[in-house]
Amino acid sequence: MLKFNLVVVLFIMLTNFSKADVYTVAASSCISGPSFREQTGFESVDSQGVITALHGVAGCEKIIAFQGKGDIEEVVFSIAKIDSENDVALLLSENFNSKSPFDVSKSPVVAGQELEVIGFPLGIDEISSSLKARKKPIRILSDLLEPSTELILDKRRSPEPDNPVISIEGHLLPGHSGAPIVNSNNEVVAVANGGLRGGAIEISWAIPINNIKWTIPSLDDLTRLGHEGLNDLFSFESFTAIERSMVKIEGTKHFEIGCDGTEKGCKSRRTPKRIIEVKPFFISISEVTFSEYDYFCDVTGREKPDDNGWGRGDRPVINISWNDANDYIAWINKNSDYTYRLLTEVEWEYAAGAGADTRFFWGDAPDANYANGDQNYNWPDDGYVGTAPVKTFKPNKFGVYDLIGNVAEWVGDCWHDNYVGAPRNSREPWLERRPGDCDRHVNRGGAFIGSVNSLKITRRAWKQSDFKSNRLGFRLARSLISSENL
Ligand SMILES: [Ca+2]
Ligand SMILES: [Ca+2]
Repeated sequence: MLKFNLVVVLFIMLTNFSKADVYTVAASSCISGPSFREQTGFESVDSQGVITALHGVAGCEKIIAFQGKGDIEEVVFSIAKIDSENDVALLLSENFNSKSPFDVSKSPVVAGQELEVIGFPLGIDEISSSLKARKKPIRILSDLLEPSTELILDKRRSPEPDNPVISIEGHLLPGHSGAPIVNSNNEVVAVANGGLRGGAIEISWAIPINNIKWTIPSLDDLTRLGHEGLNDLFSFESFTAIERSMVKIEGTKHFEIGCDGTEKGCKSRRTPKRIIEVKPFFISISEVTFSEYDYFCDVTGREKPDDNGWGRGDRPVINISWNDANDYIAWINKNSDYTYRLLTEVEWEYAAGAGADTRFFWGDAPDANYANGDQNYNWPDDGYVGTAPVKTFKPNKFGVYDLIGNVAEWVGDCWHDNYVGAPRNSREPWLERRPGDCDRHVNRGGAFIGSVNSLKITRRAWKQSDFKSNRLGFRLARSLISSENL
């Protein structure tokens, strides 16, 4: 058992900050979640110390806070007060010299009010971004959320579900936890607390500063809160949203892939035919969206891919290479309890057919209800010249959308000219072995610009691993973990 230490250390880097003072709060040796986390803190006129989000600091042995770049002044702090219902903490020290605290607003937040969050999104120096109060600015937290997301709140420290919060339009990012949310007079109205992003869900909330009621915690309180806290700040919810969009594919003992040269229409790149066992796996029901990928870019400071003028949000991300797709997956895996990957070629083809042995999962004839293809290549007019928002078209029997068309999808396998020597394990992407070419990778399913032929379940295609185009995206897979009957 890790020895819990109430005394935390706060280093302050002194700078000339133009507004009131905000601090990056970096907590280490935490009992639960990552051993190191970063968030934001600030001082208000009457706080005499640094206010921050409790969920990031309870259960951590040491807290370092700093301000911009400059000389470090070390101050020893302790978590002096908490409001566990509102998920906030106050760090105090007799050696802390108040410099430039924020004024606290006396007026309630109103609908549509322009707000600003001043804080440190994880790994990014930029500290200020614009927000707006939603139409109903004060909401009970659980009213903001879908029933399924309430489960998430049970697993982490957040305000109590029936606590009032300020409902915000705009993104609170990892690292914004504990940041001041200010009005146009630069007065604090709230403390940034949480957000849910991923798929269609995008909600941010903050604690009204005038609602906070401080109490002095016992050591037991802090230890308990430390154990209940989970993962890093509120990036956690995004990764949970990803997991909620996965569906289990049961697999089969007998999956026929490829063809014999004597069969009509059999291309050499699909030979020879083989029978393979497809082991169970999880697949994301939709292509990875701009909303999901942009979040990765926001947090990591990566340049966002172009959307071709078609729009972002729930459209599939495009203009990303096979290498980019794998960077995205590596980042998720660093932050999630699960391990995601690209599908293998076998898994992709099995999922795309969903048991059908026809050209498409619904039959042999092109059908605009099921896929976004190209009307200039004898695909019926489906209403979309470019990409369509994911899940616009009907899913297959496995409940998976857009495997055929919309964007073609990178899979994990290197390119091989045919199936000679392909692995027997459906979960194993086919890499260098046999005359394979890992400068090129397989993509499947065809795109909005696809001919009828390129949209077939069995069609194999390749591109260079660093190739980017407006017709190529990806989706996620993950293998089962032991509790899921591996
Ligand atoms: Ca189309
Ligand atoms: Ca697709």
